[in-house]
Amino acid sequence: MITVNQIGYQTKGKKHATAMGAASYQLFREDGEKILEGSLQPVPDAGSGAEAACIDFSEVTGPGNYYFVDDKGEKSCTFPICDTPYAQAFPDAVRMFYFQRCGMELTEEYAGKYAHKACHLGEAVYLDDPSRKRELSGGWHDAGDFGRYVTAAAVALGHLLYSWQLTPGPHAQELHIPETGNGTPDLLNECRYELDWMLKMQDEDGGVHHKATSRGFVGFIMPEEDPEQVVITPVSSLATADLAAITALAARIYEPYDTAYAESLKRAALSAAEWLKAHPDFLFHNPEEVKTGTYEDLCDADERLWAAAELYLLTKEEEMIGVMRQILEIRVDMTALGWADVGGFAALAVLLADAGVFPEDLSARFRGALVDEAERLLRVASESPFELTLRPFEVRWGSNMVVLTNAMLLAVAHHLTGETRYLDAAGYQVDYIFGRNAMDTSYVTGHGERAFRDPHNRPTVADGIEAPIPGFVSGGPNARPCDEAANPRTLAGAAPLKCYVDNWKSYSTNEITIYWNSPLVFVLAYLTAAGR
Ligand code: 9MR
Ligand code: 9MR
Ligand code: ZN
Repeated sequence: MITVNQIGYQTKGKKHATAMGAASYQLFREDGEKILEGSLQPVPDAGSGAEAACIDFSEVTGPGNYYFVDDKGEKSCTFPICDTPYAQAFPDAVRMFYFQRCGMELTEEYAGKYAHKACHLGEAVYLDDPSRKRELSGGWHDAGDFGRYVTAAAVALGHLLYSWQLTPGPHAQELHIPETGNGTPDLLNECRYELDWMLKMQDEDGGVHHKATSRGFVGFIMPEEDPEQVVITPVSSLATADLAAITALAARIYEPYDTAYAESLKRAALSAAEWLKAHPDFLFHNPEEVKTGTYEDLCDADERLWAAAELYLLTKEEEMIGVMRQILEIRVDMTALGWADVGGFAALAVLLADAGVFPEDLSARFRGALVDEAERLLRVASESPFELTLRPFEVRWGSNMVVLTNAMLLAVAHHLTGETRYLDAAGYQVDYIFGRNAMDTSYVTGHGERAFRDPHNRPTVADGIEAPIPGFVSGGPNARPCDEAANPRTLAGAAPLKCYVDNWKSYSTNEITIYWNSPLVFVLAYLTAAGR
C-alpha cells in the first residue's frame, strides 16, 4: 500500500509518499503513462506496525493527477500536483468555526444544506449561586458536544490570531459568512463571534468562569433541540489568565478595524489582570454534578506566563516582565500549544513581537527553546518513514493536534531562521493529516479520495445528511481508546497509529473540536504564504 497526501503536492515543493509492505513502486499519470519507478528498502516502523519506506518523487513537477501502484498491484489514491493544493481545504478549515456557531441561525445562504435554527438562547444559571442568571448566547460549540469552555476557546483563538499576525496575506480570503464584506477580514469576523461570548464569561471583578455547558452530555440531536439548562461553573485562574492573554492580543489586532471594540477588549484584559494579581494561587474546580468536559489542569504558571507576555505588549508595564521572569524560574514547557499547556503561546507573543520590545535575554530564551524543539522534531521525523514528528507513545486522544502543533512550531522555526528543512518538515506533517498515514485516510472531511466521513459530531449524526460538513479535522489515532467503537477489545493488537475508527460512536478517536481545526488553519496559512 502506498499512502499519499490525497489533496496533493505543490509543484515546487518536496513530494514524499510512504509505502507500507511494498518492495517497489511505480508512479503513473492519470492517463496511464508511467512517470517513475523504483525499488524500496522498507524498515520496521513502530508507529504503524508496518515495514515502511519513504518515496521521494520531488523531481516530478508537471501539473496533473497521479497515482502509485505497488509491487502487489495495489493502487494508491489519485492526487494532484498543482500550484495551490490547499485552495479548497484552507477556507473550509476556517469555515468550520462558522458551523460551530451557537446562538444564531445558520441560514441556507451560508450553511447550505447544513442550515439549522438558533440554539442555546435561554439564560444560563450560575451553579454556585442559582439565583444569578446571565445572558450567555454566542460563541462556538467546543466540539461534537455543545459545551462552551473558556480555556479551549482561548487556545483555538490563539492559533487563529497568531496566524493572522504572522501571515495575514492568505487570510484576506472571503469565507462567505454573514459578516463578509463589512470591511473587517473574515478570519477576524469569525474570531469576534467567539471573543464576544468569552467577554460574557467574565465577572465584574475580572474573574472568568471556566465553562458553560449542560449538566451532562445530551444525546445525538440537533443543537436547537437541546432541552437542557446551561449552567456556568465557577471562576478559575486558568480561564482568567487565558482570557487576559487572548483579549490583550485581540485588542491589538482589532485596533485598526474597530477602536471601540479594541478598547472593550483592553478593559477586559486589564480587569482580568487585576483579578490575577489579587488571586495569586491556582484556582480550578469542576463541580461533581457537571459531567461534561473538565479541561482540568494542575498548574496555571504557563497560563499566567502567556497573560503576562500579552499584557506587557498591551501596557508596556515593566511589572509584567518581572512576572515572566519569576515564572520562568520554575519549569514551564515553553513550546506547548495545547489546551492544558500554553507556554508556546507566550513564545509566539515574544517571538512575533518587533525586535527590541522584550528584553534581549527573554527573547533569546524563547527562541532557544523553540529552535531546540524544532530540532528535536526533525530528529524524530528523520527516524520515521512517514517523517512524522509524533512518537508511538504520544499517540493519545487528539493525536492529530500534536502533529499539527508540531507543524506550527516548525513553521515558526522556519520564520525565525529561514531554514527550508523546517518548512519541508511542516509540510510532511500536513501530508500525514491529508492521508500519508498508517490508515491511508485523510483526517479532514470532504478533502481527499479517502477522507473520513463519520465524525463524532452531534449535528452531523442528527441532520440526516449523508456527507459530513467539509473541512473538519478528526482527533485521530489514540493508542488508549476508551469508547464503545474503539477500545482495547475492538482494537486488540493494533499498532498505535492504527488505533482509529471512522465511526461517530468513537469520541476518543474520531471527534472534532475547534482547537484541532485551528492549528490546521495556522499551518495552511503559513504554507500558502510560503508558496507551498
Ligand atoms: O459526546 C461526548 C464527547 O463530546 C466527549 O468528548 C466524550 C468524553 O467526555 O463524551 C461524549 O459523550 C459520551 C459520554 O461521555 C458517555 N455516554 C455516551 C456519550 C455519547 O457518546
Ligand atoms: O481534547 C481533550 C483530550 O485531550 C482529552 O484527553 C479528553 C478527555 O479528557 O477530552 C478532550 O476534550 C473533549 C472535551 O472534554 C469535551 N468536548 C470534546 C473534547 C474533544 O474530545
Ligand atoms: Zn448552541
